[in-house]
Amino acid sequence: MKIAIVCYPTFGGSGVVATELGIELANRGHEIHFITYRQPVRLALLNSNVHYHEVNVPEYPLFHYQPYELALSSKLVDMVKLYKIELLHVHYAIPHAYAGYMAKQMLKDEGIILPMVTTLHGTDITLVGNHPFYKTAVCFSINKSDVVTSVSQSLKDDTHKLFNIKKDIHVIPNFIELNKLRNETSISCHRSVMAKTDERIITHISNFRKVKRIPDVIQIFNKIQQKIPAKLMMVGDGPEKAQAEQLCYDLEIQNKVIFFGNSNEIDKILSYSDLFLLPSETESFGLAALEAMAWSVPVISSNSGGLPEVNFPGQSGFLSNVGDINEMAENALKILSNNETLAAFKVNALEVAKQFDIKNILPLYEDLYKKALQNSL
Ligand code: GMT
Repeated sequence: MKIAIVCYPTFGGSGVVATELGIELANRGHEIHFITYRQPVRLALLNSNVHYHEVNVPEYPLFHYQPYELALSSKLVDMVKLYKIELLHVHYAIPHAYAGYMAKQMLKDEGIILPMVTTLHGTDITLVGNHPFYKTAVCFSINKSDVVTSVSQSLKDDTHKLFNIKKDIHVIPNFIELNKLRNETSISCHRSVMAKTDERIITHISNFRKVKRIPDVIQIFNKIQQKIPAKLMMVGDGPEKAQAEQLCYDLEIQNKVIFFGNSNEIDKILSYSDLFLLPSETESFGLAALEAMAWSVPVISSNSGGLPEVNFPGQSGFLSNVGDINEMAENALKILSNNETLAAFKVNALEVAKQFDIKNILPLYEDLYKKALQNSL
């Protein structure tokens, strides 16, 4: 199949999912065309099956806001015609489903039918898409998609609660590539640079937005390090980062917390981590938690949104109510205080992650693509 994928190219769950999906589809023989404003961060190599087409939005003094949707829909039409693309898969409804619908209509005028699959990721529904200024257009473009998927049952339920969606929403969970090379020697080498042998390594990865409850991450860590030797790895960048650094100073734990900023070395950091913290206000899925589990790292998270669909309490970690930092710290200590308990949670975290192996999930997308193509004939 020749498939166009539209996504955000930045560090963030939906872009990561879209990129990994495209790469794996290309490995299975499909021709993939990424169409976005920058080369996606996890898209390293282009080849005859993986193409990247950049959307440019020229500046013009009249424009207060640059019309990205216009440029994206034009680029889609041009690329579909040039490469004879058969199907469009847009990730994150805003504004991708809207631009995709416009492209579909323009192509239809020329007798070309382009089925569109829209994958809902989370904040496009629960935070941004739900805003009264966007809601009408978001609802319209979801309803105009040929196939709609969501990354968890919880997000599907939220979508039906918040919008008047007339389409069936297919739940396809996010996935993980489990066949990554694990080099034990390099893991212990990096670990020794980051922490002393008796220190537990605790990690948080996100885009440091309010929804991630960054102060909770630091407060939980503060409670843990009062009981056992530990270091905190804070990976990512975003609006809450400066305040988080200040909080570490205020709590006098700045020497125990390392801020990495955005990193392309997520796997390396997770490979030597003992515990992952994700106390988010809401999380449609929590891909970062799954990535941690795939590196045998147990997860302490909130129980909001789709997190209970990924983090199984007592096996891969524990769940707590949003904001219950005392319980989260206690659960973290339950896992970390004893070597045998930690070892058991590590084994179980990987076992849970295996259920989300890309090999199980990718055929679900392929089936929907086939159905979308058949229905468009
Ligand atoms: O919140 C983020 O980290 C970014 C956001 C995105 O779309 O880039 O993430 C959402 O999609 C991810 C991939 O499907 C999910 O794993 C995240 O849970 C979801 N974020 C929220 O719902 C807050």
